[in-house]
Amino acid sequence: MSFIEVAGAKVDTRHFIGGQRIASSQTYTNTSPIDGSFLGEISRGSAVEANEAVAAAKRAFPAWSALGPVKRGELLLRLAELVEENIETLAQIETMDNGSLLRSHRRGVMPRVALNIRFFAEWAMNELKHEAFETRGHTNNISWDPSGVAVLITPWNAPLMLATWKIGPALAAGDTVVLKPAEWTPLTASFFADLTKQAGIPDGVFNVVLGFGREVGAVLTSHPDISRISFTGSVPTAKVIAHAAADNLTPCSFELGGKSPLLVFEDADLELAAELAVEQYDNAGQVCLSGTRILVHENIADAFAEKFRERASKLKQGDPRDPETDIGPQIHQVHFDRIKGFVDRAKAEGQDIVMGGQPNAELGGLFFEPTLVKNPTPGSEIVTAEVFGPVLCMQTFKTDAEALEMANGTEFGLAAVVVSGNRDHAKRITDELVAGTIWVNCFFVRDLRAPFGGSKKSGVGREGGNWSFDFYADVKNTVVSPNGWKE
Ligand code: TXE
Repeated sequence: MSFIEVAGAKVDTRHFIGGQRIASSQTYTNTSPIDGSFLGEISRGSAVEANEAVAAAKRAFPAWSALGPVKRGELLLRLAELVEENIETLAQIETMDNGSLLRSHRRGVMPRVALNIRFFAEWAMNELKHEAFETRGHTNNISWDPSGVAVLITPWNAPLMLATWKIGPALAAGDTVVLKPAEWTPLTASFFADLTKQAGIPDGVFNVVLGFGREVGAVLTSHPDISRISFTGSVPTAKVIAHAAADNLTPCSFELGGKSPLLVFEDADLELAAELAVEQYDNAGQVCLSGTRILVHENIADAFAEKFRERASKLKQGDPRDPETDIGPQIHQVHFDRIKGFVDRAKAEGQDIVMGGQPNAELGGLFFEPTLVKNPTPGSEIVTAEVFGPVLCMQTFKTDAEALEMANGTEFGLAAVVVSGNRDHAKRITDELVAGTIWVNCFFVRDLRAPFGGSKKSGVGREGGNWSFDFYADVKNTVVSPNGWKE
């Protein structure tokens, strides 16, 4: 069968290449993390489809790039409207496929998907001006030219949101796209492909190849005919992709993992601090930006812990389609076992697990209890490795210097959350933190104009606003002399 019905919608299970649906001879099984139910057999791409998709994108590039930002923008704005018209359907499909909360998809995530397309289309039309400035009478003309075929490789934790955060600027910049969504969550990308067709985006401009990283992703990222690779995922995969890209010197943008600190200072509003700390369990802890290391000043540690416990005890775990649910299942059995492995090893080491620490026995399946590890041994695995599940650590500090040393003391630098009641104090701390994004007395406020990415092992480069175009486009400076003109 070439499509499956999810939440009343038809989702094609084949690749989308050159505007056509193409099946593979091999398939793999996709199940829902909510209850393990069978969703469908998905085309399992190989080098054949990966190469076809790059060829289709390459063929489509000259006409798409020549359209210019305004004509491209009109088509992309129509695409954004179609996403808006399909928010309920996309929300339902995503929840079935990756198990995250339906209410979040309806209210926040899918509207954001539409905004990802609209924002970058409008930016290309209105903000990305061809700048010019003088050097001793010579004019420097700066332009952002389309670069070619962009390969986008995306993860499973926020499938369509993270894909469109790349698709929007790549298409607006005039590149054509080959998307490889994560194998565990292929469905919204496939449905989205139909919307691009409905929007009138020409065949070959947007392509989706389904399948596994090692089979499809590896061929795409080492392909000589591509111009850009944008990847969100794990550090080990980023290293493999960097090697694959090296032969062709293909520019890469990497958004990787984190083990971000959430710092609670003595002058903090403890209610706010507890609220922000509990938010770190969002999406069942499968958020790269999560502040999974709570660092609290020792003088307020007990009072904070009490408030945290009080709030965390109210979290409701269950079916992500239920509007009352706060924490759904983990994405997949493999990932569930990985999280459990981290926690079991922490237990074996004698770490103090003061909350959760095990699968939810009542719900069964892929539900893991929200977990808190108190005062883990410095340098131990649970406080240095990215668990990517509902597992937080809490440690105390005495001085700002100690807090900063702990906060900056990992190989990651994706994000940080600072909770303080004093602006000068907060400023002194944020000046010293190494992170791509820092939130002060808030969490997850993300403006598409802002740069986004990670320091240290959390990433390479920044996307967002102009940074996205600096990456996806070929930035060119044409210097024109005042001399030599015959007219
Ligand atoms: O990620 P992978 P996984 C972290 C998190 C998580 C861990 C493992 O710690 O527990 O990564 O997740 C594709 N060439 N994050 O294994 O493997 C793959 O098909 C090209 C953080 O699922 O990095 C998928 O589409 N592509 C992260 C994508 O890479 C390849 C979100 C991500 O998969 C490939 C997800 C290859 N050789 C996981 N191998 C975040 N920053 O939000 C795999 N892929």
